[in-house]
Amino acid sequence: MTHTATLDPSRLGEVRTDWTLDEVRALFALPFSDLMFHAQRVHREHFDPNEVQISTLLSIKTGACPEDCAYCSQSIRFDTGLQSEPLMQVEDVLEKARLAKENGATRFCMGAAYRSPKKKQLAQIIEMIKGVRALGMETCATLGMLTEEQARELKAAGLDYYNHNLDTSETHYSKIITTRTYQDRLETLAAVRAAGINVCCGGILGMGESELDRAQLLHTLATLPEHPQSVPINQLMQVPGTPLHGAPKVDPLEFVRVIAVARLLMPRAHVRLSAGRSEMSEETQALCFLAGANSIFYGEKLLTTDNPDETADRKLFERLGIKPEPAPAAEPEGTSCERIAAVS
Ligand code: SAM
Ligand code: DTB
Ligand code: SF4
Repeated sequence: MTHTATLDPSRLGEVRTDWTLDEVRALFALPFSDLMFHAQRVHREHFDPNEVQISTLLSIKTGACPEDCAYCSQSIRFDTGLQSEPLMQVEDVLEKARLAKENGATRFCMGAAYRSPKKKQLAQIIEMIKGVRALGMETCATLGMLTEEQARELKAAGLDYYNHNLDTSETHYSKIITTRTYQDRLETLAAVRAAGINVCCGGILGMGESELDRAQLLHTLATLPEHPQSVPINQLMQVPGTPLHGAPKVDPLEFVRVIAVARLLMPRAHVRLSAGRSEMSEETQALCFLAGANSIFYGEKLLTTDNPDETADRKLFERLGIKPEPAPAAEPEGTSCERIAAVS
C-alpha cells in the first residue's frame, strides 16, 4: 500500500499515455471494492456496460512453429502431441467465417503459428482477409513478426486488427521466450500502428510472473504512443509437454484486478477476457465483466485449446443480461481521402 499517495482519483477516466509505474502500482494496491468501483465508473463513461464484443478464432496454420514460447502448444521444440496442419485453403477459412457470423461473431481472428509470414503465405492470407471482409465481418490476424511493408500490404487488403502480444514484462519475457526479444515485439507493433491497422496487444497471466511484472506489462501497454484498441488478457492454458505446464495457478481475484487496472489505464480500449475462460467459474467471469472486460472469444476452440461451449456462453450472457456488441458500420470502399475526393 505504499503507492496510493501518487493516485489522483479525479483523473481516472482520462485517456493518458503518460502513466507512471507508481500510479499503476497504486491502482493494484487499491482495496478491491474501490478498484472495482472506479473501473466500472470509467467503463460506463466509454461503453455500454451490458454489451460485449464477440470474436471467433481460427487457427489457419497449426503447429511446427520455430519459436520457443514456453507456454505454447505449437512450438516445434516441445512434445505436446499436437498434429501440425499446413496453411488452410482460402475457401475452407471462409466457410468457418460464415459459420462464426451465423453464430453472432462480428470479428474473425485468424492465427498462424509463424515466426513471421513468407511472401507466398502472406498472399494467401490476404485473400482470406478480403473474403472475410466481404462477409461483413471485422478481420483480425496474428501471424508473428511483420515488416512495415507487410503491415502496409495487410492494411491495403482491409485488415482491421493485428494481434501481437507483449505477453509479460520485459524482464520476465526473457525467461519465457529466447528466440526473439521484447524490442522485436515493439517494432512489429510500431509497424502495425504506422500502417494504420488497429493494434490488439495484451498478455498472459499465470506464467510465474510477480505483481510487479503484471504492473510493468500494463504500464508498457498504456504508455505506447497510442493505446492498443484491443487488449486481450489471457490466463495461461496449461499444455502438457510445455515448460509452463504445472506453473502456479492465478488467483481469480488477482485476475479480476488486472482486468480492472487495464480498464482504468486504457479507458477506450476493448479489454478482452481472452484464453482461460474454460477454467474460470462463471462468477469470476461476471466479475471480469464488472471490472470492464467487454470482449470475448466465442466458440468451442481457441487456437488449439478449449473454450467454453457456445450453449454455456449463451446461458451466461442471458443470466447476466449481456448483449453482443453490434458490428461497427462497414467502411465504404476506398480511403476516407479517396471518398472525399469522389464527392467533391
Ligand atoms: N505466432 C504468432 C505470435 O506468437 O505472435 C501468433 C499466434 S500465438 C498462438 C498468439 C498469442 O496467443 C500469443 O502471443 C500468446 O499471447 C497467446 N497464447 C499462446 N499460447 C497460449 C496459452 N497456452 N495460453 C494462453 N495464451 C496463449
Ligand atoms: C490472444 O491474446 N489470445 C488468443 C489470440 N490472441 C490469438 C490465442 C489464445 C491461444 C490459447 C492457446 C491455444 O488455444 O493454443
Ligand atoms: Fe509460435 Fe506464436 Fe506459439 Fe510462440 S506463441 S510458439 S510464436 S505460435
